[in-house]
Amino acid sequence: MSDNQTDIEFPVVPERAQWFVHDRFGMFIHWGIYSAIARYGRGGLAEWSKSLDQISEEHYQQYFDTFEPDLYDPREWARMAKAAGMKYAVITTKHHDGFCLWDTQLTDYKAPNTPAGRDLIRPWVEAFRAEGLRVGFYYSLIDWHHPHFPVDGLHPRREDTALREEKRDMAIYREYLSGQVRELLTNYGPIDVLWFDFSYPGMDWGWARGKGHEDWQSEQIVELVRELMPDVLLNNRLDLPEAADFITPEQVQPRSWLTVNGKRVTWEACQTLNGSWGYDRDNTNWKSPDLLIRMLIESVSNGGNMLLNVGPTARGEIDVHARAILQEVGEWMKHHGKAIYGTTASRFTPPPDSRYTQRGDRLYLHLFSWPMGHIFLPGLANKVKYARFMNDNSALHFESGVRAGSHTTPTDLAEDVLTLELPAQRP
Ligand code: FUL
Repeated sequence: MSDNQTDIEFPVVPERAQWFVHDRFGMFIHWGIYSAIARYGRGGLAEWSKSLDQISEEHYQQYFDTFEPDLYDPREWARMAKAAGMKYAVITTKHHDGFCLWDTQLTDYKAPNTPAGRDLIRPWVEAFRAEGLRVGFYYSLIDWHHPHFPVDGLHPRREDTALREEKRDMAIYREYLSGQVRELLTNYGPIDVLWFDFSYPGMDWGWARGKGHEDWQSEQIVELVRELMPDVLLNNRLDLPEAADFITPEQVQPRSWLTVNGKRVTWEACQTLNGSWGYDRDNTNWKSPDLLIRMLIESVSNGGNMLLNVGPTARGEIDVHARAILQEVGEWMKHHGKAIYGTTASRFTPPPDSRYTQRGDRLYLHLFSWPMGHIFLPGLANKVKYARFMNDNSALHFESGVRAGSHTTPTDLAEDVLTLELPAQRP
């Protein structure tokens, strides 16, 4: 190994997660009755409105009574995800507000009882599967609607929670929770990912007494999940590190391979398009396609995945801004997807402002800024047979080693550098 290679210890990926580390790029979907709430430019986390804006149960009911997603066409969503280069998708079956998008038998607080009038998860699963995408369920452990949900300090109204605290019976909530997990894992065929959200161990916020995973006994949930669906991938938000197939940094872009107890693990960064997960009408804080592509590269070059979120509208559409962004990302993926799928971190260290991804002996160099004529790649002298652009497969000229005595070559380069010639314009 040369000085320019790092000694990466690649984690052993179990059979059931092989597809996940290959596919790298997925769609996250946050959709529910909160998609109708206008936060009037307050920005951020629309799906949290009930809590952030202290909306009472009675007031929140209006969004349930009027939930009418007449433009909902999951096949269109699936086509958009596929065209964006995404290989899997995860949808919120229930978010923190407790509203269920499927026809659960365990509560009336569900889509079939709104003007939507039906199970919205079934057609979603069918549509995404039909497009060849893998499917995942997000399920909130937190439930602001359930009368026996523990006081968690995040609850929308302190008055409400104070009342609940005395009466709550965790055993009842636990039964509800596991019953719903059972429904989700038995009624929709094989599911690829189960994305729980979220446990908060040891929380001590004075008046709040939620204990997170102790409250719902995560171990038992894991047991149930493994019994019903041994191969489904579980995220880490049950707060049982040993049971997690992958960990889930949120709205942050890790700059190195993530570790748990010093060991590299499988991970997936989840990212929003504009800071909010749920549809947030007045939020125009859109990330550019260019930035999102760099985030994806950043993830993969550090051994991770990216789950990119869309928040469909209350009518059931992915809105024009999100759509345009996905289209551009898809255009890039069409030409550069080979540098993403099945690739991972490289042992080679890239030059500044660039990243490597690697699959076998194919090394992909991603340039975040355009170098001036040449780029010098340490450690690659005499190691490269052929170099080309990805967008058009046009060949690139390169030369190994520092040209001895040449006045055109910087003198501070190591002997093992490879010089890659680049056109003046980025293709
Ligand atoms: C968080 C949630 O509280 C957010 O609303 C969102 O679902 C995000 C992916 O996870 O913990």
